[in-house]
Amino acid sequence: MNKNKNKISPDELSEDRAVREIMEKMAAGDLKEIETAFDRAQTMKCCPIGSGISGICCKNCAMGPCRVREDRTGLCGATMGTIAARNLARHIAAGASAHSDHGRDLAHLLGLVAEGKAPGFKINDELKLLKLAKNLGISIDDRDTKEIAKETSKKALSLFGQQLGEIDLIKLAPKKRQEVWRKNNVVPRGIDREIVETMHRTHMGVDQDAEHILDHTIRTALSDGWGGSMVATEITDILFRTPQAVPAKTNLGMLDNDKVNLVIHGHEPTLSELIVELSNDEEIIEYAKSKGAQGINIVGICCTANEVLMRQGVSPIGNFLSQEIAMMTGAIELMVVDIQCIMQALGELSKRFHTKLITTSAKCKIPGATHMEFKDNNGIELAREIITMAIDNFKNRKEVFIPNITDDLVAGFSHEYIRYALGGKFRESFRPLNDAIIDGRIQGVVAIVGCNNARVPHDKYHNFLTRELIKRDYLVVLTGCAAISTAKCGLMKPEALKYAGEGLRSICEAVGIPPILHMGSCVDNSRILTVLSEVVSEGGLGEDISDLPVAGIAPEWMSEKALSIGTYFVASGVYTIFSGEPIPVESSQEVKGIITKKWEEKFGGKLEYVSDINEVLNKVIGHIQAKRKALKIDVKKERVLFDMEARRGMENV
Ligand code: SF4
Ligand code: MSK
Repeated sequence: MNKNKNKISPDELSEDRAVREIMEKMAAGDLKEIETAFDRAQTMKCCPIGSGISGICCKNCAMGPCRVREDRTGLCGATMGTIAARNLARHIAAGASAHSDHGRDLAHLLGLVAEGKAPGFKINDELKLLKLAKNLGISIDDRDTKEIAKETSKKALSLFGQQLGEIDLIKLAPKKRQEVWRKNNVVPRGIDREIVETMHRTHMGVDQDAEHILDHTIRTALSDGWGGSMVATEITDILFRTPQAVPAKTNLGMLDNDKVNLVIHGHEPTLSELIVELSNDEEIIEYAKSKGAQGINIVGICCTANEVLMRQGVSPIGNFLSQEIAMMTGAIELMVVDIQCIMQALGELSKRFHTKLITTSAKCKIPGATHMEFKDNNGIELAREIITMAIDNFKNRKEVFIPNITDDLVAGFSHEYIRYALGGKFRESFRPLNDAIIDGRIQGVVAIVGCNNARVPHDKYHNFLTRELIKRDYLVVLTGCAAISTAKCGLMKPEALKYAGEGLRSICEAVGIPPILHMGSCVDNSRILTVLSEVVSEGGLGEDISDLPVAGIAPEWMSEKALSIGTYFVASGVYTIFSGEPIPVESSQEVKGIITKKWEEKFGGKLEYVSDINEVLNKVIGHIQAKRKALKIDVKKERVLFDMEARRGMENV
């Protein structure tokens, strides 16, 4: 039994009322001895060396591990700066590889769909396919859609193995940004190539110049943001449709007492889309009824949830730190997981309940889970098998406790939808956003992204920053677990406009959007890059992303993917702050200097860790105001309302 359990009260551990209710219920009942990440964070101290707070550790060869400080090198003479840079580079390579491998699988699936070898999947957004094909330099004139899809898949896959030159999608960045990358020799040549080269450079005895290592890290992260992640987002839209505003509900209260609850968790949209689709099948619903349930309820956790939320309005019942808690409701018949951010603890935990845990990716097995592999061509049968298994498990339900807590939200803000919402069907454009930023009704745009971290009060930083920023007229865009966090606390619905400043509120009311925009899953941070590029090309806010009054924050980050995202934001010219837990280079002044000052000189963005959340807010606001000043838009302009005659006059100029 965990003697330290509940040393910290649920109120301090999580901002999510539903999560707190489960914690309280479990602490008082028979399941007291069950441990979650919240408990383990209290009993296991964070290693000060691994986190970079008190020295740095290198274990890149068998003469180590070497624990170094500023005054002591590793056995081979490696300095703290070199080791910190190498470690950070490897983290970022791992993050980039996760996103990119996800993108690779989608590119592969697109090819199979084009060849008719992936039953259940189809091309859903032809226009987006044509756009991607063009961006990849593929001729689309007078060609059959399937042929274009086949070639697009082939070309997208070739970006991974490309050895020389530049990956095509970087051309979507503003011209000036591309020049910055070329000047600094960081344009990715190929996605896999940059990741492999990071591993080589950081092997014992290769690249030992911290700045040189970190420049390559920039190139690796760019191969994620403008490469692997972008491929993943684009092809997901092509196969499952580009998101549009969609209302939904969130939190654990969306588990259903009377229906079979099936949770999809992880990051891949593929099998999950089929599961959602099949759950509406009359025959399946009848089968569920024959087993005593009123129907089937599909809900999600983490970014698989975000994927199916964005396109189908499926309820996200929680984010990263909710996964164990959700299982503890006793209401989940089956949890199907694919890749990334799935806690191993679920395997053991599932044995305490009737929940069946199913792994489906060829890349991921978890002790305690049943493995049922998804193979592109078995999707429909597998989805049916999994749903049937969930239905058959309904009879095994025991005690159930579902917190009666839900909230409304609106998601689905792809960059295409934002452009449409701003300009209307016939005049789709980012112009109204640029104008609102220029006249000061919107002060700037802040991306709040990333995970939960059990060492940080659950959801608290995401929600605090979002509230404070919209209050001051900053538009907030969110992805990943940050987005689910703010949805759960009621900030992602039109009613939340009452918390927004007057300027932001006036724009959101006119356009009909909430004050914070859910832009999707982790890989969909690439959508934010596209928005930034389009805002630059719309004009009036400088010539490069680094001129824009924007910033990025990962307030509760935990995964290596977050480090890759943060780095490609910086490489794209965006000031990015990590909070909660430090970036694991804290004790190396040299590396801290490189990722802040040096990167700012070279790329116009910097990566900084700031522990105090109020300071994060102040720094982001200070940065955005400095950008406004540089653009000479820091003085509030009066809005000029044109009548029809004045408009006609303008059109004739
Ligand atoms: Fe130690 Fe150098 Fe080996 Fe790292 S590479 S473990 S610093 S000897
Ligand atoms: S799921 S990477 S915990 S955002 Fe994308 Fe959430 Fe972070 Fe995973």
